[in-house]
Amino acid sequence: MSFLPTLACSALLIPCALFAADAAEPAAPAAPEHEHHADAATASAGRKMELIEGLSSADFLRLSAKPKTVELVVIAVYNDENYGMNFNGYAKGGATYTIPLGWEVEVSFINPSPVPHSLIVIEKDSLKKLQVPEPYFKGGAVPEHLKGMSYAKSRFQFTADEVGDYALACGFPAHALNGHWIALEVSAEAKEPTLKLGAADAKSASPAK
Ligand SMILES: [Cu+2]
Repeated sequence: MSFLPTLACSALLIPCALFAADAAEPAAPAAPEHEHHADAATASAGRKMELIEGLSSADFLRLSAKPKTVELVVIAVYNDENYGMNFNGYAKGGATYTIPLGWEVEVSFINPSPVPHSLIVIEKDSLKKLQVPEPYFKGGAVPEHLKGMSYAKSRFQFTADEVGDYALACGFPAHALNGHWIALEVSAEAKEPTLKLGAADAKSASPAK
């Protein structure tokens, strides 16, 4: 039981000092929110791992054999981060893809989880909306992104033909609002596509297979 206060306060982003008194008390029956957060810590449970078998971070961004074309692999519920509402392990814009202006972007979306998620390219400014009906770039979404899909793979392709700050967001209602998105920047200055994961330096794309 002793892990529960720490788990709860980190999940709630409340300073743990607030719970220090509680932690010293004899264990009380678990409150409903404790159970909720214990579940959230294992959000990745129940995934069909065969859907993402053999994939590594080297596959997140890879050059295509075609010129000025890049391949992205974007995996929902990659781990427990943000209650599973992450892509490739990052949420709330914690990872950033940078694409040179005019490049083709081929996206493979995978959701190994039973919880429905989806993927749509939207303007960063649209993240506060409860749902976004259309992708910003033509073709830039999985089918039926509002409905989401579970235990599924889907592919889509778009041309990054306008400079700006965008998001690869989950289209399932309210998920993007709750942090289920990573950043996508289309840049006129960028010479090559890069991916920045968390605090690490931005990395170049892996070579074409
Ligand atoms: Cu989602």
